[in-house]
Amino acid sequence: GVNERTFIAVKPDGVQRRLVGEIVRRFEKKGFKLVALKLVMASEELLKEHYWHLRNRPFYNRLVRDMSSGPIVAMVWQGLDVIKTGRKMMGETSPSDSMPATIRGDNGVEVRRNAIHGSDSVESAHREISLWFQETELSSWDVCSTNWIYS
Ligand code: YYY
Ligand code: MG
Repeated sequence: GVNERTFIAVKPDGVQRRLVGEIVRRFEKKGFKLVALKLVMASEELLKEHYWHLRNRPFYNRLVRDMSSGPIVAMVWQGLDVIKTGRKMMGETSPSDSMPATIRGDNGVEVRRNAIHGSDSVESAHREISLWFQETELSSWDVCSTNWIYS
């Protein structure tokens, strides 16, 4: 529904490559509502939990290291089908498999440097939002253009 929320993060490589504005712009332009945003150096503990479901993959330790190599911009976005649409906007896991006009398709070539994270299901969105944010960090506010985005 319209109240669906997803966790989106600009990864350290995306922050270093100055893609924060570009990524925020795409979600804003699409009509989604920004509910939370912060720049954070994530702890290894948090990152291990964030990617816990990948703990048996050969790239798990490297992934946690990549994610702790610099600040991350953590965000929550809200709107109709924002989880699925956010994933579409991102592209495939590997930038080289991603279509042009997607965030990953337009901004890189390597899987280790794919700029953005986005929740992949309602369950992971709930889990990730509560892992990265306190309830008090999430803002409820009325967007004045709502009636021009939703009928
Ligand atoms: O959800 P998504 O980010 O598209 O991919 P996942 O399969 O969940 O993997 C998480 C993360 O791991 C991916 O964004 C990059 C990294 N990764 C990697 O460093 N090397 C791989 N061979 C595969 C994934
Ligand atoms: Mg994933």
